[in-house]
Amino acid sequence: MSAIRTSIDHMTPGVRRRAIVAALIAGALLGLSSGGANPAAEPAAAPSTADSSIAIRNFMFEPMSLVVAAGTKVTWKNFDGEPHTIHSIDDAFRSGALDQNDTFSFQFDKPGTYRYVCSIHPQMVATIVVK
Ligand SMILES: [Cu+2]
Repeated sequence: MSAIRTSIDHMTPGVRRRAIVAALIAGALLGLSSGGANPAAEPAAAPSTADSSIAIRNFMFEPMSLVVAAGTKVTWKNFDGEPHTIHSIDDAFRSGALDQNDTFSFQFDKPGTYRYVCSIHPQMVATIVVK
């Protein structure tokens, strides 16, 4: 993004506006093709007390948005041939690199909203809400 911004700064105003619009459209398309980077678009399920699992498949967390009760253990499993990590943005939890079929578990004892990414592919964004 910083490279785009730098090149925009050197453009004339008309070209610059078109470049900004193009960048916005590209960003919107990117969001769509990654399965929608908007967790609010997914219906929130009722909190579950059973242990939950999240699949990592095709460079996405499935589901991208999960609601669980406090005390729930969540297990991620990587089905991709590429390594992925689970890295909470506030550092509440952090896995090492998971190879294919590797798993990582974390027990969510504290209510809150936990956003996390794959640190290798930061476009892989997901959220767990603990009630
Ligand atoms: Cu990844």
